[in-house]
Parts: sequence; structure tokens; C-alpha cells
Amino acid sequence: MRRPGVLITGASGEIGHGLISRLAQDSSTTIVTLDVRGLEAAQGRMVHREIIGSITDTSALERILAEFDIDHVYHLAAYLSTRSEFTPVTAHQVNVEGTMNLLEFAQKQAESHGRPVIFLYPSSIAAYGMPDLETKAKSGRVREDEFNTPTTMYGCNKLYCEQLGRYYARHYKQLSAEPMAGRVDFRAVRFPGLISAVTVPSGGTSDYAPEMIHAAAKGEPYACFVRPDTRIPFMAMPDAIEVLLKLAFAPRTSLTKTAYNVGAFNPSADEVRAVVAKNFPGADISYKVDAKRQGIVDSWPADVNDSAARADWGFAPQYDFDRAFSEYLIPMIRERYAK
Ligand code: AKB
Repeated sequence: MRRPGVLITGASGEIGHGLISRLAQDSSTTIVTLDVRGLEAAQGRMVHREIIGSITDTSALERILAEFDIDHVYHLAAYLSTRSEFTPVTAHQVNVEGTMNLLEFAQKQAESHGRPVIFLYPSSIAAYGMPDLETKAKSGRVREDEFNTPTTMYGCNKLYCEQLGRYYARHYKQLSAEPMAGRVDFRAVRFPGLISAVTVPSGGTSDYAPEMIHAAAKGEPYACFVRPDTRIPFMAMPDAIEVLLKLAFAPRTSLTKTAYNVGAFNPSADEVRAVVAKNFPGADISYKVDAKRQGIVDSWPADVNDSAARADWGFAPQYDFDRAFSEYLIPMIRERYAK
């Protein structure tokens, strides 16, 4: 008998870290992870099976298929935006071919146990491509179907994989005489920049905000790689974890979109600097703009319209800008580095 469980890919990354802790609160959930990097020891103790391997290696997925009856896939593994620009071909292999492997895996799982597999896919604001700063300023909160013209490899990968997920969800459903016999129930969310108090991101372009906070807490100087007036949406990590779970457990009939915007606050880089400087009075934060990375964030919207997520599945972030800093980031980061 195969053991029922949930699969998390990219589990050692920032979202995976929070998701494992949250899912492990329910001891009846069997957590299986797949990542090229090992989990931190504490996270490792929370999961039932940790597989070190790549999503591009279908034999690792075959092994999971043989052993586990997976009903939820949280497919978090990806090369982020800055990193993908340096190695676009590898990024495409991981982000697109890897996702395709996971969709096939989910389809086979659904066929074998006869129930749909819920497939959670974190997409990104990188799926947008604002043509210029004037349009970005004028457009305000962009809707899911606007400006779908990404400028980065990562953004193209995310937008395309949303469509691939939609294809898998529809194609097999149409082929099967028994509509629920085997299908992928694909649900995507376009995350803004995420800020965690317990992990530091790597390879992203929204990383300037978390890097600034963590550097100040460690007493290290930080040169911010974007202009002070740069504005994109952000979200505190606990809200991002709740987003994944809330979307995963929303009734299928209430979902009207393949990919949903979610946002929580959208400070400028200088507003982040100001709150960090207030809380860490010795903080040494300067600006050294990296033209390439600046170009990427300039192509992302200043804010997103997330009214569909609020209406369809009750998205309601708990942390606005002030609360994210005063009740989550500052106290937890202080405690983390004090240790
Ligand atoms: C990145 O910066 O690449 C990610 C994202 C916004 O998707 N954090």
C-alpha cells in the first residue's frame, strides 16, 4: 500500500521552510520533500521522507510515485529572476521542464488513486512586464490579465507554466469519460516579493528588501541595488504560507482564475530603508544601483489588484507594512541574530 502524503519541491527554500513548519503542525500529514539541497536539521525532523534530487530527474519522481499516494503538490522549486538571467537555458530546464515533469507526475498520481491532485504553483509578479516607468506609475494596481509581457526568463517561465498547468487541468479532464478519474487541479498564485524573518532569499530581484533588514540586524553595511524610489508589492512570509494553504483548500467551484494576484503592502525601497534605520539606529544602508536588476524591478508593477483572490477564496493578509515590521520582522530578526 502506498502511503498518502503531500509533496513539496524546492523544500529547502524560503517558502518551503515556512510551509514545512506549518504543515507539520498537523501530525497526520505525511510530508515528502524533493530538493537538490538538504533541509535544515529542524525541518528535516518534521518531514517523513526527504529526497535529495532534482525535479529535472524523472527517476526521483518515479520513486515517489511508487511509494506515495500524493494528493497535494506544492511545487516551489525554481531558479529566481536574477539567477535565471545569468543562466537562462538552465533556468528554462528547471523552471519549465521541471514543472512539466511535476505536472506529469501529478497526472499519474491522480490516475493511480482516482482523485484529482491539487497542484499549488507559486507564480510571481515577474509574470508582468511594464513597458516603462511612466506606465508603471500610471497603472497602479494591475489586474491578472494586464501587461502579461514579462521581460525576464523567469517571468516568461512563470507565465508559460501557468498556462501549462491550465492545459493539464483541462486536457485530461476532457479526455476522461469519468471527469474526476484522473486530473490535475492546478491553482497558481502570483506572489509579490516575500520577506521572511527566519530565512534570507537568494537569486531573486526583490531580495533588496529582506537583505537590507537582515544586514542591519547583523550590524553589516548594505548597498541597496535599486533606486530609493523603486516600488513593488511585498508580503510577509506567514501570509504567503497562509495563501498557499487557503488556496489549496478552497472549493474548486469558487475558483474563477488559473492564477491569482496577492499583495499586502508596497513600500518604496527608501521607505523600507527608513523603517529599518529607525529600528536599527546604527544601520549603514547606501545605494549602489545595478542597472540590470533595476531594469527588472522597474518592469514589475508598483502594486497588484488582488480583488479576485479576496472574493473567490477569502484572501486577507494579516500583515500590512507597519505590522509586518513591528510584530513580525523586527522582533523575530532581533531574536534570531541575538542567538
Ligand atoms: C524574485 O525576485 O525573483 C522573486 C519574485 C518576485 O518572484 N522574489
